[in-house]
Amino acid sequence: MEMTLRWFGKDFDTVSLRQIRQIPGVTGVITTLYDTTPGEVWSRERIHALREEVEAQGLHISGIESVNVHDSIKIGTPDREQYIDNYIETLKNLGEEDIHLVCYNFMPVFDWTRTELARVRPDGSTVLAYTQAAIDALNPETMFASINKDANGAILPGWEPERMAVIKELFEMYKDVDEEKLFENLKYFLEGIMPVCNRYDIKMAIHPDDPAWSVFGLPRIIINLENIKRMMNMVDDPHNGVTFCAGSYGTNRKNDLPGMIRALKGRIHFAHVRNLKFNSDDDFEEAAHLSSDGSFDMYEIMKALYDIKFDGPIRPDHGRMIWGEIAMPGYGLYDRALGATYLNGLWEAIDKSERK
Ligand SMILES: [Mn+2]
Repeated sequence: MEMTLRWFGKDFDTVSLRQIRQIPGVTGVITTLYDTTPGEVWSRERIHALREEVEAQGLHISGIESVNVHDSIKIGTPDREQYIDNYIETLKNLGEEDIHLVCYNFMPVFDWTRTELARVRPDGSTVLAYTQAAIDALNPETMFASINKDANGAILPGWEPERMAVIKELFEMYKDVDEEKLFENLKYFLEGIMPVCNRYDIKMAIHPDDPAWSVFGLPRIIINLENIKRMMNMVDDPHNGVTFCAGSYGTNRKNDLPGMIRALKGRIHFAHVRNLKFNSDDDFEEAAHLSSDGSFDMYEIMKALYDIKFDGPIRPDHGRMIWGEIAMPGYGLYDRALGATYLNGLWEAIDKSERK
């Protein structure tokens, strides 16, 4: 595996490439062109400039998170053809710049959903949290306002103000899209892009829905092993794989995380590793990466990745806000650096004990 950190670009991230370069063992970044809108072609020039910027700091681009999929593709409207063509063009430009991993998601309307961005934990750190009771009491429009006020001025990935301004229309567009339709539209999209993925060896890594169940009545499909297998079988190509996000699959406590990793051997192209602390089945908060601070056994998760010989990028995920840092919730420097170091430590220990 390669240890990486997500980086949103110099105009959007409070963390610099220089700082990332100084986290022991981090050699790459997972980045994006954060100011592009879904459906837009990423030009080769801009990708090249981003690559040069990253490489000038002694790092490299390990993958893209995300190239977002336009709503027309998820809904299956006739204009999806143009947006699939644009996506193919973007993949081609990425491939020509020697980038071979793309994370994306297929969640309708909302990307990840949390009900609090700054829940205070016993140690005084603040974290993202979710409680179903809060979702049930909200409507989708007030959801955005409540999320946005705690964002420390950052634009949150998947919660772009221009999309949220048309949220009623978005819900209306998705009204006939159920799980079956969403699977069908995902299949159509994947079939469209697989030839370019094969030509440039680009691994597509779908990110799970977060939380791993329906929110506000919208269908969500990338939530458990059964559905991932269905997705992989319907377009059976090694380039059609997954991002194994422990914190997202782990929202559903029925998901056996190490077991899922073992079952997905060969098709996990990217891993997000983080910990959650459950207060009940539908109230959880994001903990430190350390096993004992949350509800997951991080050793078992890393051991499963080791056992399947996972060789893709891994990144610590949402960190706590600590030591007075002000940053995009979940994406400060300090706690993610601690997370990367801890995960590297687990990996080294597993590796050395296996080699004995
Ligand atoms: Mn994730």
